[in-house]
Amino acid sequence: MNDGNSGSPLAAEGFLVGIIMGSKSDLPVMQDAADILKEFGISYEITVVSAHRTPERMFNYAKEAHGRGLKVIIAGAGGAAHLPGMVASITTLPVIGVPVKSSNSIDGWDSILSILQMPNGIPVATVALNAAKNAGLLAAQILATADESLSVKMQNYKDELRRKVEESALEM
Ligand code: RP5
Repeated sequence: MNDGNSGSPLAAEGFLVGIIMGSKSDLPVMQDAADILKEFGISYEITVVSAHRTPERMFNYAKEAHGRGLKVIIAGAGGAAHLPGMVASITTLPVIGVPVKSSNSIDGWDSILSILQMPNGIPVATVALNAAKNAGLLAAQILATADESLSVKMQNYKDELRRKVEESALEM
């Protein structure tokens, strides 16, 4: 799994966002992050990195991410969801965690608490259960702080959200 596109001045050196997930079974959820990044013209890579099943791959991914030019990592996992926190412990890049509701989960609370309850010093920006779209948007907002054209796109996106709500209110 690997994708990307340009459209941002920051994209010159390669992918800006790394989307990783504990298992390919997380892809139906995590695809939402990729889709929204694509909508904003932000380059991304997407792959499976498991904290438990491929610990060395996880370590190397996190260790090399900054040097490869990534600016933000979105990490999704379910159950004993240690991937976002472990990656955050290794890299200085901002890590956005997506708790994925896996099939054998306790209503997703296992995933949420595993990602949310990080110790002081190692933050993970945790979004809602299965909220990979918001993770993508948050990554875009982080990148927009250093990219004016992206900032304008983000403002337009929010204006459109507001317009749709106001329009629907009129239809009542
Ligand atoms: C986690 O276990 C993955 O992130 C996934 O959400 C869950 C189930 O994985 P599979 O057994 O489907 O590979 O590590």
